[in-house]
Amino acid sequence: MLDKNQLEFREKVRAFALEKIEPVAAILDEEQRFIDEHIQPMAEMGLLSMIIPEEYGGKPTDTVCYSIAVEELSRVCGSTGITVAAHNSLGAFPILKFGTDDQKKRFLPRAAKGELIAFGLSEPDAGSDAGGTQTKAQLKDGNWIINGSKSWITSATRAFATIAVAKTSDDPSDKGITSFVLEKDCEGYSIGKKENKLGLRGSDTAFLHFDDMKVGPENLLGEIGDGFKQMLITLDGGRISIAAMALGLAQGALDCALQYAATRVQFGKPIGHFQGIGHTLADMAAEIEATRQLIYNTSCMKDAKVPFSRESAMCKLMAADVGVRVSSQAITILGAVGCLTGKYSAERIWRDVKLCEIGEGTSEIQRLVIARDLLKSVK
Ligand code: COS
Repeated sequence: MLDKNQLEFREKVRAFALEKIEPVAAILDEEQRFIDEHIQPMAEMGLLSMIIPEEYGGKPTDTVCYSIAVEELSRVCGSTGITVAAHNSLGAFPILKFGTDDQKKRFLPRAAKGELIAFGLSEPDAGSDAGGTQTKAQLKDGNWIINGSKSWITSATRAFATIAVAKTSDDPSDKGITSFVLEKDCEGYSIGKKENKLGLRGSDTAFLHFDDMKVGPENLLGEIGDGFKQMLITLDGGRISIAAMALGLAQGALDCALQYAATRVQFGKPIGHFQGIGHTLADMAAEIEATRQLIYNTSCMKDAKVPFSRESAMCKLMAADVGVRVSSQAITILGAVGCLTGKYSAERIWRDVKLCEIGEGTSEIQRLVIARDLLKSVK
């Protein structure tokens, strides 16, 4: 059950999402337009610094509130939800967790003010096998020379810096991987073509290329060789936020289907009062609520600093699965009008939520993480 602060926080984010984001959500999708105009207001509300301590200009919240924020934003606009989730969980978090004091002072206040940070793990040939990174960083005269490309980068063209991993040795194991904070204004850093996507079309996704990019030791994040584990630790938290995003999208699909089922009259009564539709709505609501409880509980586990890798993988697996199923059911309830682009949100949500089965680890990878952890516990 949510406490008073969490309930108030939810009201605040919900009101903002309904007033500012919902009216433009369909336009962002149709025009593939990024929500530039709402970045500053979200930064002022603290939505871009939910994991950043006050000393660096942040407005930290507990992880339940963070999940609520991503859920409420995604309920009206998945593109906004993923932008906020990636910035907090994947951009700011690794600096806070693994960075030096100097790096925290350099980067976190900017992130809190609304300058976005991206995360570069995936490459064309290193997707699920994240340890297969081919980007290289070579030490030369005290500086690192970085060469390689990163794919599917959220907020790629907007971010002022990217947390990226590169191979720093010929060690074929993941021990040869190291993390860096790479800044956009550094020579050799370039942004590829913006992707034209099925869903989340308002989010800013592109390749990044590093071509003989020279960075000093002050841009190395943590210890040499720790990069892969740092990324897996980062993804543990990130997966809760992608689950929260899928949850919000699923709730948005239910909102849409419920409103329609309560008002669309056929055979003399609203279609929601026919048992076939009513039972579907009930299943949708029950699955959403079960997912919400799993996500909030895992958020509490993270704050309690107990291991939560298995549970965060479960959150993401469940939420993506529920999101895809529920959004499809919503379109079925709407019938032909549900298939029109831009008329009802269920269609956009159905396209947006598909990514939740893929990004930050596919559903198959979540099952692998869960299964390995289950088997580890057998004596
Ligand atoms: N936290 C901390 N350490 C972890 C960890 C976690 N959650 N999971 C694994 N590790 C450690 C392991 O203990 C192991 O350490 P040792 O070498 O010291 O024993 C090391 O990290 C390597 O782990 P593992 O052997 O499990 O690595 P694998 O290459 O077999 O697979 C998976 C790891 C598949 C789980 C990982 O590559 C993964 O999550 N892939 C998906 C990547 C992804 O989500 N990409 C999308 C990015 S878009 S933002």
